[in-house]
Amino acid sequence: MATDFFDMIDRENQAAAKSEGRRDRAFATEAIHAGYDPADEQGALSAPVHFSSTFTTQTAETLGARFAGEEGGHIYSRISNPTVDLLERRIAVLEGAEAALGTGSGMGAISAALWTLLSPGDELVADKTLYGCTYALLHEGLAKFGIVVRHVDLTDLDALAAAIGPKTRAVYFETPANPNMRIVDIEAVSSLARGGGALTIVDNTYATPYLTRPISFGADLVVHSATKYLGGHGDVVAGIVAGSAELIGEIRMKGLKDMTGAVMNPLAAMLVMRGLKTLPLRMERHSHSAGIVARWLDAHPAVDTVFYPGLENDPGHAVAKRQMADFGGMVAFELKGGMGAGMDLIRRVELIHCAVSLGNAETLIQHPASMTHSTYAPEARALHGISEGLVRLSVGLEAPEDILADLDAALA
Ligand code: 3LM
Repeated sequence: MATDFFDMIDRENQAAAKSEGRRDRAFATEAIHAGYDPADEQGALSAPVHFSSTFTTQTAETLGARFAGEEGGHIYSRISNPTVDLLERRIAVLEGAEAALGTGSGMGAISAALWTLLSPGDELVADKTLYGCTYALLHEGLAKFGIVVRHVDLTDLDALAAAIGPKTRAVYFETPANPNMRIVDIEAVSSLARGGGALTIVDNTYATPYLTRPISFGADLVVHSATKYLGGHGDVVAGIVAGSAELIGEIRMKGLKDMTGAVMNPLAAMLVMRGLKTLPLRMERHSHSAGIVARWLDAHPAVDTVFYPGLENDPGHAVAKRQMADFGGMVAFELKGGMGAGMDLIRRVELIHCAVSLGNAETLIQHPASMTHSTYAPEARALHGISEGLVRLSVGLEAPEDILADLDAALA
């Protein structure tokens, strides 16, 4: 089946968005409307969900032409689906990308992208701190097949310049990073990567395109766990890759269709689109409340260190101010009593729930070393800047005074 065909669909989407002048509309408007005209679906205000695994044509010639890449149209939902396609076009507009691809999870997005782009002997330069399962994919997945993974502190641009060599195919990072909120300068890193002939891939899960648009700073690909803020309600597992039509076409036809099969379900696409409609409102509220919580924790006598880029003394503050519209809803901290005190806090909170995942209406608390980052060996966690006592808060949409009251009682 020709990759060209899907490049063509993605280019058509891009051309349509441009000709409609939609890139000029505000983000909040695009998050609700981009890519959809109710007139195309019998006036249905809410886009219908196309539950169909396969798509029929009048003649064998037509379907054959779709396989040959000579004609547009859906074939089979592991390749494309009208509901997922609408979400993909909407996200592409929000990320300022030519095209996007929906996947069954964030790990599906990262896997599909990396398995497509990397071959044995290639090198991947990754930041020091990564989400636990991404770290495991690199070390237990890619490395097993002869891809060399080098971790570099990407806040140290000299170290990055030294690490990029002729075999470096891509530079990969999260900003803010999960779980310790490290901020990486997207523009500086992308520019060094491009100079060395490498692609830049940014996991934008924590920031979302409402706060940061990595492509506008020179990144080539953006990946997301749409399970988090994009979905926003803790009811769906989904992922996204966004980038050039060429790269997305390749990832669709290799990484998604043949290598992982990590396809997005149309119902998941619908739930993510419902979440996107309120993304700007939610991110403003998450950021506002997280700022209040971070400052309160910073002043609390039981707290040793707070990691939040909105704090003026945070090492990532200046870069975050430049590349983020606000500082987001995630806060990490260490208590003076170390890991024991952190575990006590998690046991004592009542309004706040102990759970992994993030970006929901409910405030969540968890312990990275034993949960989201338990895929690292303890020595590796220390090397990668993830302390055993670190506690992570996903600040929700409740009234901030109730979140503070719960933390206050639990820390007392
Ligand atoms: C978590 N994170 O609690 P899914 N990239 C980032 C992420 O934070 C995540 C993914 C990718 C968490 C999930 S831990 C068992 C629960 C920055 C997920 C992967 O495949 O949609 O879960 O995304 O930190």
